[in-house]
Amino acid sequence: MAPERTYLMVKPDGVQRSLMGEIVSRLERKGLKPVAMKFMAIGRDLAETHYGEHKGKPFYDGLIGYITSGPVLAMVWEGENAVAVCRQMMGKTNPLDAAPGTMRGDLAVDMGRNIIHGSDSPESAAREIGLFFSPEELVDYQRAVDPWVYE
Ligand code: D4T
Repeated sequence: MAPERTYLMVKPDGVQRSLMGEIVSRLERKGLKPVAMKFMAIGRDLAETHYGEHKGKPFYDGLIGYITSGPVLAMVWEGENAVAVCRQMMGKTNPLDAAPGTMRGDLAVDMGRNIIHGSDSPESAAREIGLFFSPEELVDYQRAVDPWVYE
């Protein structure tokens, strides 16, 4: 097992709709390992850094307003191919295109209220984990169940 880490975040709509437990539960049941979690508000500077790649796009101002509109649950999860596994579990960005069984496919209907963020590559994950967490907030530990999750 080559562990990989990804940055996931329950967005303000997910928090307001009481979906934090549902989302964490899905990730736990899948077999992924939690490494860090933080309930927090995102300030404008952090939002602009996080979504820097979208600056100038028509949806950018709405995106920044949305992500700073209420608390989020920032998380780091670990597992083999964690980035791809979580993207698959989240479903397509637009919930209309997200397959049933995915988080967005089951729990969201609007692209601008798609309940969760997940890193789209290991490189993005490293950048985003560093943006939201200090190294000492990432908890290293052995999980007794791992031999039953990975061959
Ligand atoms: P995030 O980053 O929020 O997990 O979403 P994705 O990784 O799935 O998608 P993204 O970076 O392409 O988009 C970021 C964020 O912007 C919203 N959005 C996106 C939007 O409102 N209109 C659009 O046309 C696009 C492309 C949704 C997610």
